[in-house]
Amino acid sequence: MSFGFARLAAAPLLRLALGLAASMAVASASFAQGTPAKAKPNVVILATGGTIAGAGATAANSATYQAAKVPVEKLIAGVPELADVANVRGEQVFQIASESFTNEKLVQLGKRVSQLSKEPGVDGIVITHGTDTLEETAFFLNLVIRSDKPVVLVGSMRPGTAMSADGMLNLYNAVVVAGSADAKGKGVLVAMNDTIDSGRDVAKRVNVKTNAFSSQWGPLGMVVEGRTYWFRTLAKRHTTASEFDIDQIDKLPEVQIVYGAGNMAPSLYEAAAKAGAKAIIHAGTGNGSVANYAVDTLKALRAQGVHIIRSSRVGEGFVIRNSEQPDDKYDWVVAHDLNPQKAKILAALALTRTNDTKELQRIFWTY
Ligand code: DAS
Repeated sequence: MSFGFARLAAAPLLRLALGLAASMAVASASFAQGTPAKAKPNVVILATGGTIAGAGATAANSATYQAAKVPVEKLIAGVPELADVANVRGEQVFQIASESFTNEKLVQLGKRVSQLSKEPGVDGIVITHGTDTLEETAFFLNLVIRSDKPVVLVGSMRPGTAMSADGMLNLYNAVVVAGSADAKGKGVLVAMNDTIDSGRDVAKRVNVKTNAFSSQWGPLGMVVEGRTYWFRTLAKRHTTASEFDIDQIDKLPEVQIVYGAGNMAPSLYEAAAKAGAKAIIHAGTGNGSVANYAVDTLKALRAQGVHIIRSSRVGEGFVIRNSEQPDDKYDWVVAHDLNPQKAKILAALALTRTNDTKELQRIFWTY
């Protein structure tokens, strides 16, 4: 089975023509400028699996395939143009579909990123990742990596074996961003579909299109033909300004999510607590609303020491404190604009530092 990344190479005349044109362009440009090309940045690619490492049976299989099959060396070999923009080396950290990530894997990946970020010879880090939980990993790293070096997560919506596979260009763009000095200090980034989003704001909002990822507050920038273009910066604290540090964290407290809808079963919240949750994210309807027949259950769990954090199942907007629910009275926390899965990440980290409700709420306003 030929991997899609090599599909383009199967058109040798086309690539030869493109190669000749490119080398003539570079020669003329450097001749015209008379200055040596600047040293290429050193970028490490940490591979964890996902569709970007996926393989399907035929080129028509854009949605039916096996994730986490192609090793990092093949990913890199499938995009020879990476060598034009950076000195790249790869490490295979995991080879899994990202729905199978665990807290332990998050911590392990975070510690490796932190280690690499401290190496003087590393200018930027790319993490290839499944798209399902990519936003969770990106937010987690945005909170715990105490470095201003670019850390860029990237995935793909189609396997490399498919027609119009998006992984090659996504990977190229991610390496460009990770090697860009102007990407420093912007927090952990996600490069998908030519767009650069903040790891804090971005979410997977479509599960079958290449424009799957977006941020309700908009992207930070774009990357087009090897250049980055920036339009905003993140308003919230991150990376070097964060109070969280992966080098001080070995284990994350358990936090679980209960999804809100009509006709809820309050026993689901009790089951989450029984499973060891130290906080429960209520993915409520609307403004994080709680069914009147579930309030007593949540109050009882709070009295047992379990924190209740109101998020919303609605994709955009933010939960307002003390609106329909008396959060002060019940000693609950609101997740601000964070979706339930991101609130879960922040709650777990916050609980490594405090169990105080007011402190938890400050953390949710801050990050
Ligand atoms: N199962 C998905 C994952 O690994 C595949 C993907 O979209 O990357 O997240």
